[in-house]
Amino acid sequence: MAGEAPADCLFCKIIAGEVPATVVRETDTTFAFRDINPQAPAHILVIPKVHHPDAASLAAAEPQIAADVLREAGEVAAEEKLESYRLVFNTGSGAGQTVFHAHVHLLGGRGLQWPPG
Ligand code: IU
Repeated sequence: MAGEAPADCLFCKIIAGEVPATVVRETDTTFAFRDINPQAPAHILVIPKVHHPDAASLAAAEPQIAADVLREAGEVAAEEKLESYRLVFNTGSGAGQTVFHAHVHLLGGRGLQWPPG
């Protein structure tokens, strides 16, 4: 079951078309768009259309939609012709999460260091 979305959720507004975004792909359950502040040549956010505050909450409540998000990330990577890429779920402000609507960052198109900062 979807969590209750705060009225000011930025990503809910992007899905609704109330905040502009460069859309990459859309399905019944997911939405993918280019990050406004890209950290790599390819930096795309894949989000569920239902509101949950983070990826683990999404997976616990609606595992099929969490799987849809991951599958879509793979589809986007293929469309972007990325042989190597990184998927990142920042969870909690201490890890850099700034938007509390579940999302995965797809980063690619350059060499990526490990471990991340
Ligand atoms: P984070 O993991 O919560 O920090 O990711 C949120 C991302 O949302 C961050 O990379 C922002 O650049 C991005 N973003 C966006 O793509 N469009 C916007 O209008 C805003 C933030 I505000």
